[in-house]
Amino acid sequence: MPNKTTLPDAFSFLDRSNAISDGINEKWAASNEQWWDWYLSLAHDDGSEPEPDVAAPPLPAFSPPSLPELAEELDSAYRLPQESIEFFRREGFVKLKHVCSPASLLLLRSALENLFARALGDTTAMRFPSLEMMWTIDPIARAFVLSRRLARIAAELLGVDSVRLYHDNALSKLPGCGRTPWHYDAHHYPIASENVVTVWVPLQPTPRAMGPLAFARCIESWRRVADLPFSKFDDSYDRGIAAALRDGGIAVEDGPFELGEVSFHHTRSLHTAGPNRSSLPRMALATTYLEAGARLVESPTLISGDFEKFMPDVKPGEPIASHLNPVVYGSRAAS
Ligand SMILES: O=C(O)CCC(=O)C(=O)O
Repeated sequence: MPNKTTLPDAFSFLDRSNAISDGINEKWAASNEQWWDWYLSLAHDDGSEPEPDVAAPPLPAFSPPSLPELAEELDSAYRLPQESIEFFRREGFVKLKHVCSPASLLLLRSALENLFARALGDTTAMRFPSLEMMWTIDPIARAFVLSRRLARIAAELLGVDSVRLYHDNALSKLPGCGRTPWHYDAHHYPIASENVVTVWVPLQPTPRAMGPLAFARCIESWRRVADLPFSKFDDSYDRGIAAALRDGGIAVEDGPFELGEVSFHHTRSLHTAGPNRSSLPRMALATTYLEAGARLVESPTLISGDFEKFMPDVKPGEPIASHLNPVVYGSRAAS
C-alpha cells in the first residue's frame, strides 16, 4: 500500500533561471512534464496523517476494439441533453455518463501505460507523470484526441461552430501522490478567448479515494480569486482559493466517476483533485479544445509552461492554427 508522499518544495522543480525572481512574466524554462511536478508542489498539504489507503476497484476484463471500431465509436455523435448544456453554462463544468465504452477506455489506458514506460522508464521515481502530444505518435491516443464525438460535445457546450485542438495531456497520479491545487485554466493557458474547454477522461472507475477531478459550482466563482496573488514558490494561491470558496459558501462537486463517464470544464471553472489513496495509478486523458479563430495572448507567462510546443511558429496576437492545432469538429472555413 502506498505511503503518503512528501513532494520536494516548489523551488526544486523550477529551472534556476525561473527561481531568481518571484515574478511570473518570464518564459517557462523546463519541460511540460516538470511543469506538472512543479504545479502539484503548490498544493496545500495540511500535514495530517493520510486517511487509510484503499484497494482500487479491479479493472474489468475487456476485449479490445479494433482501430476501425474505435474510430467508429469516437466519431459517432453523442446525444447531448439541453439540460447538460444549460448546466455547463451555469456551473462551468458538466459530467456526462456513457460517453466512451469501457473497452475503448481500457485500451487507451494500456496504450498510455506503454507510452509512459517508453518515455519515462521507471515512473515510480515521479508522483505525477504526464505526457503530451501522444496523438502525433500513437493511433489509439489519436483516435481519442481527434475524436469528433468529444470535440462536438465541446463545441455544443461552448456554443461555437468549430473547435481546434490546443493540447492533449496524459496524467498518471501514482498511489500516494497528493492533491492537485485549486486553479482555473484561463489563469495559465495563453489563449485570448473564453471559448476553451477541457475534456477529462478517466481511464478506470474513479472513486473519491483516487482523487477524481472536482469542481467549484458556478461559472462565476473565479471572480472571487481574480485578484489573488500567485506565488510560484508556495501553496498560498491554492490556500487562497480554498478560503475564498469556503467564505463564499461555494459548493464543490467532488464525486466519483464511473468508467465511461467524462467531464468537460470551462477555462474559467475552478477545479482541484484529491490525493490518490488507492493502490492503482489514477490515469486520465485531458484534452483541451479552443474555439477556431482564438489567438495567442500578447504576453504569455511562466504559468503557461512550454506552450510553444503545441503551436509552433504562432506569434503573440496570431490565431492558434498551426499544423498541431487541427480543426477537430466543424468547418475549417471558420478559422
Ligand atoms: O488530473 C488532475 O489532477 C488535474 C487535471 C487538470 O487540472 C486539468 O486537466 O485541467
